[in-house]
Amino acid sequence: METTEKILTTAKMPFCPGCGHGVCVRSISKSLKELGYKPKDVALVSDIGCSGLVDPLFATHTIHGLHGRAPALGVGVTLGLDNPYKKVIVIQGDGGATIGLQHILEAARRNIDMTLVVINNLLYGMTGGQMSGLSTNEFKDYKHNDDNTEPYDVVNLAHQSGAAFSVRVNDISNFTDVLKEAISVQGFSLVELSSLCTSYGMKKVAEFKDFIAAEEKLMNKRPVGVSLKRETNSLLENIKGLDTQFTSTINDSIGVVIAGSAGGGIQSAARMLAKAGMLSGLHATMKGEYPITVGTGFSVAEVILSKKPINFTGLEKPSVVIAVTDDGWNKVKNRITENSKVFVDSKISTERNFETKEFLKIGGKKGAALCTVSHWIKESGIFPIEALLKVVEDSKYAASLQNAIKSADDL
Ligand SMILES: Cc1ncc(C[n+]2csc(CCOP(=O)(O)OP(=O)(O)O)c2C)c(N)n1
Ligand code: SF4
Ligand SMILES: [Mg+2]
Repeated sequence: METTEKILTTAKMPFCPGCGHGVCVRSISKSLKELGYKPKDVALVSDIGCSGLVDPLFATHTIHGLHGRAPALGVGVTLGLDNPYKKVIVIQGDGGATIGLQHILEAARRNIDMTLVVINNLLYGMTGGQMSGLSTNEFKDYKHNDDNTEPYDVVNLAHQSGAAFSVRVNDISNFTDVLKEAISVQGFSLVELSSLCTSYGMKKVAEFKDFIAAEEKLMNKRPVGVSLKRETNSLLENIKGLDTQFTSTINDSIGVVIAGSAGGGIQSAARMLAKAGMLSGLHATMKGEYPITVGTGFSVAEVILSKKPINFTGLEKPSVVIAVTDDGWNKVKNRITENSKVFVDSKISTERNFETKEFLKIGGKKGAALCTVSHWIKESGIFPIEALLKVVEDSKYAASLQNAIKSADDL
């Protein structure tokens, strides 16, 4: 039964005058309304492009995805919803459909119960009229004479992959009926609607219909794809909490940057510092940065220790900067402010006269960062060094970690 609730908001259509996208949006809204869907029964997932400007237009739930990836998002929403009375509609352009084609094929292959509307204006509208994988050769002639590669037939591809229903419709007066048919299908349906881009589409608007691929309608009778149900526990449940056992002198918040080289125990020294802070009643965050090639190059970690909850984990002005190798120093030296307390290994040549110590020699290649952290903890008295010793107690490397911590006494 047709709903009285409005599927569209009162937001103004953002498209250029005469753009076909507006007609497509109205047809989608009309078909949902006539099928009796209330706005909150529908989750609309949009892609990037002019065709992705639709979120504010719909009073439904809306999610905006990355270019080409909206169908994958739609699959996630559908399987997560797991409710045949709700409808997931994905909208993307021909550019998005070809940039993320694999996601369409996957949704079709699994026959996921959602409707994908491909709004095909035969080009990348938002970025200035470049050709997409759905641009037909007749249309390409209009702009590019040197490329006669056949376009994808996304309707056929979806069908071949197993979609319950896939259809191309070019005649505007049939959009709503075809959409209604597609939305009513159980399983994956794809509707390719032709849409005119009045800004980059063509000089002769009247010829548009000659450029678009022929209408087709294909069906597969298949069971609807379902989510694989697995009994799992929250990952958080398996994380043991840390009870406060020590006291800290920190009243506000301290940001520490630890820098060195791959394999130098930088990330673990930071993690241990954060945990020691938590054992001392502080809130703590830890972030790591290193090249994708994790076995070589720099390794940098940031730790924030704070009396109050940490709402922003970014560290703009570090209170403490520790560098044990040149790799690390070169990465962090520009982050030092006049208020930063700086600890650098004596082998590093710095432009300014920072206090240096033989952290590498005393702590060893793998222990230098932990040795320096321990040195700072003792010097600053932010919490007892026993908090750090407590953190390493149960480690399978306890002996060498304890040695690195204690080596700070020899500096
Ligand atoms: C992965 C990725 N590649 C490229 C872009 C740049 N980009 C933004 S919009 C657009 C074209 C959109 O064309 P289409 O999907 O057909 O939508 P239309 O604007 O035509 O409705 C491109 C290439 C992007 N945002 N993301
Ligand atoms: S650039 Fe083209 S596709 Fe984008 S809103 Fe304008 S007419 Fe429509
Ligand atoms: Mg397009």
